[in-house]
Amino acid sequence: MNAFNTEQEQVEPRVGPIPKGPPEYHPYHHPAAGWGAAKAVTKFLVRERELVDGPQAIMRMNHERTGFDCPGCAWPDDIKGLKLDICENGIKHVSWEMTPKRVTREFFAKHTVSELSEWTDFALEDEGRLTEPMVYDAETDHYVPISWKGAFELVGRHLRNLENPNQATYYTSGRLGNEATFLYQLMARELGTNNLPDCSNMCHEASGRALTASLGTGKGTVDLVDWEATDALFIIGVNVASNAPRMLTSLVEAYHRGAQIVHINPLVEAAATRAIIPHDFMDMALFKSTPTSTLNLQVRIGGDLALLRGIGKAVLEMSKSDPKAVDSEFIERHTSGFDEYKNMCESSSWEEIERQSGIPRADILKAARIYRDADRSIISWCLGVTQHEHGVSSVREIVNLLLLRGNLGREGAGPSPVRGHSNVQGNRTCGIDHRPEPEFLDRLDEVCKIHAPREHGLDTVGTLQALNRGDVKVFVGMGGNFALAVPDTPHSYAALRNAELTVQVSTKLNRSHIVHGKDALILPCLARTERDMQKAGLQSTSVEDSMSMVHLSIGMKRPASPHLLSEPAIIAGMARAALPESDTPWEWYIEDYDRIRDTMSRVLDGFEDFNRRVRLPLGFRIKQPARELIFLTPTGKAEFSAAPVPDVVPAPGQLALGTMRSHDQWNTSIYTDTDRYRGIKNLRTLVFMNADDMRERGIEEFDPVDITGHARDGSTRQLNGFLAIPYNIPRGNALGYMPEMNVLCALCDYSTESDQPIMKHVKATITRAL
Ligand SMILES: Nc1nc2c(c(=O)[nH]1)N[C@H]1C(S)=C(S)[C@@H](COP(=O)(O)OP(=O)(O)OC[C@H]3O[C@@H](n4cnc5c(=O)[nH]c(N)nc54)[C@H](O)[C@@H]3O)O[C@H]1N2
Ligand SMILES: Nc1nc2c(c(=O)[nH]1)N[C@H]1C(S)=C(S)[C@@H](COP(=O)(O)OP(=O)(O)OC[C@H]3O[C@@H](n4cnc5c(=O)[nH]c(N)nc54)[C@H](O)[C@@H]3O)O[C@H]1N2
Ligand SMILES: [Mo]
Repeated sequence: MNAFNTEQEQVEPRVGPIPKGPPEYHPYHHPAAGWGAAKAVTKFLVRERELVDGPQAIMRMNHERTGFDCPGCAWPDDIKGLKLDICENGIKHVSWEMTPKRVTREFFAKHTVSELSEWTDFALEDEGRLTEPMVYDAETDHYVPISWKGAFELVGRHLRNLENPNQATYYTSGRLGNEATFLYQLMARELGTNNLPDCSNMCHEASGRALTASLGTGKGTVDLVDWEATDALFIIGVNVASNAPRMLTSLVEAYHRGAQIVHINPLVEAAATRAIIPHDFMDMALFKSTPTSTLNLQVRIGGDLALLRGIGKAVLEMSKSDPKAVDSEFIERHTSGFDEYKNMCESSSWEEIERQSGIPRADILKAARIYRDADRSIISWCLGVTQHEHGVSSVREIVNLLLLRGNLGREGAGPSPVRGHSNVQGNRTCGIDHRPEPEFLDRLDEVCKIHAPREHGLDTVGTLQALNRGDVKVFVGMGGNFALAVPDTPHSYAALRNAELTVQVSTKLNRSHIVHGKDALILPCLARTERDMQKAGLQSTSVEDSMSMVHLSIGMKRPASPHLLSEPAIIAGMARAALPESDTPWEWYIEDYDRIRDTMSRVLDGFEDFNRRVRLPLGFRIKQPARELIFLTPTGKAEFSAAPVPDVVPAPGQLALGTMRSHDQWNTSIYTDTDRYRGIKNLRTLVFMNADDMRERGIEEFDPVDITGHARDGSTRQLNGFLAIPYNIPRGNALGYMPEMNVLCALCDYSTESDQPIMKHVKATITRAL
């Protein structure tokens, strides 16, 4: 049961906790948030022994000026200065980080790394916070203590000994604050490489590429003021109640205002029915929930482009008798490529659109009517749209639809991607980009007196390939859990083990410490909730949310250990060791982060007067040219695109299998094996299937099944013994949890449009286990 079978090695999927009881499945019929959430929080705080500090810290979360930014999702803070802008999952993320449990040198002395490799990922993280720098000792197979100085020297020695700087790669996970981000990319570029892979390469790379091509800016253009003013919201491919719970507040408010809400998702997720505002305890007490949907379209996996094309086609057809259906004046003045798009809509037949989207024409017309009747529309999306072969084309199709009715550059209208990690957007803004713009590099060179390389660097997939080939010898992970987050688990393990040195800057023990290079360092850092004292006093860092708001985050808790360093300090330590002659004042920057911000204000667009503006209540919003209808595209106009409708219908006998999160996890951090809104308890190794697809294969509820993934290059990947759950999902589709299912995602299956791993569409066969 539950064996990973690949040619490389046998790995058991040891991710979630050992189940406390038999698996349970009872479909959920309650609103999102509410008492279930309150109960779950209390249980979690008790388990993490955080009932004393927890509530006090939570009161300061997302507080303007005095608080720290929630280390959970990137949803913006309430603009009315809400005193309690929190949600169930935000509270879990904070308490996860504030746990009193500690991983000490005695722990490492007690357990060899081989022994730890048998532990579940849940158990590794559950040991608590890392407390001091450790280095791998191959002779004893233990991690042993090392001084910070010794650790930096080891990194410096490896980096200085490389034949060329492109033999090192510098990964970022999206929690890193802006100041550390800036220093990190500066270090990489001063060393001579643009090898800056990040979690965004697996997340919204497609959105960035699409928005840049269509609008000349890589980000969404709307903010919460727009969300409060819009007439129609289209929510595509995001599990709001679990992954962006504070959006529930906006959905409830929108519904009360009479706005239309259309959900496009193969699943009817909890937020697509009714919700209680996450922080509204009065509503909770009265069980007062609000509907949060006017229309649910259960699109086929990968069928979003077809569906959006259908809406566009319908609106264009309406415009023949209803000229106001399209905004011709806007199209004329501000866009280019309309005729090609229009021709494409005409030549995409209804038959093809229905077949590829899996949605009957009548329902597509309903969505089109809602879109036509709304004066202002926002389209919001997340991984259900991006993690596909044609993710870029699909996001561009979203923009096509917006342009058709001039839903851009005015209040209440525009594209609104839901970003993942709390500062993933800020990371890109502040220079984490393997394909940097030449203008940015020119300014960086001029201000920081370096010679940044111009050739593009490696992204996540490129890094894995290069590690496999032996072309990259040093891997530095600034946060995250690279080994477990990336596709093709056994391959990624082999890739990391191929490295001469792996360095993981982390808060908690995870798989990426256990799967390591020949030399390996664990460098423990301060977390966002903790006090960061430097020479000039208490320091703050800044973050940017999904809606381009930049604000300060100040930790106030006593650090988990006196031996922790801040992320900026760790970067500076590594940089000085690798670049002893560097003119960059690394140590001086760390004394006072205002100095880093001063330099950033001279390099980065939109960061003028950074130190003053970031201290304003709620911070400041980075200017969005596209919002002002200024398009930094080659034509100077917003560009329509005209991609053909892709074929996403599974081959006979196959299913399109997506990977996603349960309610109780943060990417690779697993809190419990419960997925409350989907009615699952004590189970993660499952696959949600359509009941007819199960029947056809002779599979019954809780039957163990074997899943084979069929990669583009003809190779296969295998997961055995997962339990089948009959679920309301379109025929031909199946879904299960990441990171368990990363085994099935082949490294060669990345999008040719975005280089993003195709994590939402594995071509799979599923059979009843013998
Ligand atoms: N609690 C919690 N919050 C999180 C995270 C977490 O792990 N836990 N992770 C954070 C990160 S890094 C990110 S990027 C975001 C991710 O947020 P989501 O994008 O919500 O992440 P997933 O769980 O992968 O869910 C994908 C959703 O897309 C749907 N879907 C799957 N395939 C398709 C498709 O082809 N079309 C459409 N329209 N929908 C599809 C699924 O049914 C599911 O509802 O959340 C962030 N917030
Ligand atoms: N199959 C499949 N795979 C996926 C996805 C999917 O939908 N399907 N989603 C992808 C997406 S969207 C993303 S964003 C990636 C996530 O990939 P990552 O960002 O690499 O992974 P996380 O699980 O978020 O990282 C968790 C670890 O971060 C460390 N950490 C937490 N807080 C801090 C901090 O403040 N500082 C530092 N230095 N470390 C910290 C802890 O040690 C913890 O173990 O996974 C991707 N992988
Ligand atoms: Mo993400």
